[in-house]
Formats: sequence, structure tokens, C-alpha cells
Amino acid sequence: VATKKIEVEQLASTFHLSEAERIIANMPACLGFERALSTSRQRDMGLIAEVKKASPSKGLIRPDFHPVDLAKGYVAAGTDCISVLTDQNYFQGNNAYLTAIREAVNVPLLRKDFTIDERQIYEARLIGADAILLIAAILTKNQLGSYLEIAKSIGLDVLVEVHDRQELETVLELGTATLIGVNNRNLHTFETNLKTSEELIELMPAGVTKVSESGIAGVEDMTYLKSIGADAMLIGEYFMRQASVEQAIED
Ligand code: IGP
Repeated sequence: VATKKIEVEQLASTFHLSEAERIIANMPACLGFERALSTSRQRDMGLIAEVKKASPSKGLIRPDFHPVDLAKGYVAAGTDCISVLTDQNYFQGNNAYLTAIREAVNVPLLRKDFTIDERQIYEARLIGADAILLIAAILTKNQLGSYLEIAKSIGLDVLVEVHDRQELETVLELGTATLIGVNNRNLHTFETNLKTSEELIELMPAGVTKVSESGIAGVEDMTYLKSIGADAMLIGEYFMRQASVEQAIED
């Protein structure tokens, strides 16, 4: 968060919010991210396939990294949505990857970053995102509530990410989150356990689109997630390690 703060301070000099609002008002509408997941007809569950070069726990995941080609492969294989890492410090992501993918494909895009300031929400819309991620673990309840509102006001969907029961309770109390993701990765140990999804999805009310994120690797996991009531899944590393992401999705 500290490095992100420095980055966000620099954002202040790149655009003014009023100017951003004016540009956004003239941009085409966003593609419905949540809708694409909840109405997915491709398979039993909605799929968000992630474009991810590296991670803090695994280092470089895909040395031969061509974001637009990967995104095209995902779309050819029928993914509902794509998640693009834009954080540079930990994930070697880039805003430019998202913008290039936006120009090449026609599925809804999630801007995957650590949102800690409202400016980043406008920035996400400006670079071509259809949805943003809000991580409950790094935001106060007030921030979550107001960022959800800002995002919706400029047409963005929001995936709110939780790791435990307490975070989920806070999010449910707000009453405005309709798309909630359980991150199966423990933030302290980096280990993933799909049981986290089982524990938390059970506590989500009907009407919420329920996503399971991280550590999902193959058909067995998908069958399990379906059985515990997940509506959609977010898969990054597993696809990134396949020679052909297209083949991996089809399998
Ligand atoms: C994807 P995996 O294990 O399939 O690569 O996980 C995604 O869930 C993960 O990249 C992620 C993430 C995040 C990254 C989930 N929440 C928040 C950065 C920030």
C-alpha cells in the first residue's frame, strides 16, 4: 500500500477529476461485467481468465508474455470476461496492457489493481476497464461504500474481494455490493485453499454473484466450486502456465 500511495500521488498530476468526468461522459458505455458472468452460457460457471505475467509469491510466471495474444486466445476459447493486472510493483502489470487488450477484444475487462484512492477508479474507466476490484482487507468500510458508489456512477461494475468472515460481514452490511469474490489465497502465507470459498459463499445471500478466486487448477476444482454454489471463477496462474491458454480453457 505504501508504494501504491506514491504512485497514486503522481496520478494527481496526470488528470483532474472534472476533466476525467467530462471525457468519460463521452466514452462508449461499459460492457456489463457482472452480467456476462451471471448469464454465462459457455459452461456451468462464469469464467474470468486473467492476464498475469508475475506475482509476488511466484515471481515471473510467464516469461514469454504477450498480453494481447493471450487475451485473444482466451476469447477464442470462450471466456466470459478477462482480468488484467495493471499493478507494476508486484505483478509486473501495466495500464497499457489493459488498453491494448480493450482495443483487440470485445469481452468485459476487470482492471486488477490495488485501489486505495478514488482517482484510480476514474483512471480505470479512462484506460478502458469495465470493472474494478475493491479489496476489503485494505479499505475501510467507508471507503468501500464510497468507492462502490463512485464506480457505479461512471458505469463500472465492482468485484469486491473478501478473505474471511469478518470482511464479508462488513461488505454485506453495506448492502450495495452485488458481485463478491472470495480470494482463496491467504494474504499472510500466500497459500491457497478452496475451502475458504466453501466457508464464505455459504454466507452470501441469494442475488449476489459469487466468485471464487485464486488457486483454481483444472476441471476437478471447477466441479467442486460448482457444488458449493459458486457462480463464477477467476483463474490466472493455471492458464498462464499452459503453452496454449486456448487449449487449457477448452480442456
Ligand atoms: C488469480 P491465480 O492463483 O489463479 O493466479 O489467482 C487471482 O485470483 C489473483 O491474481 C488475485 C489478485 C488479487 C492479484 C486475486 N486477488 C488482488 C492482485 C490483487
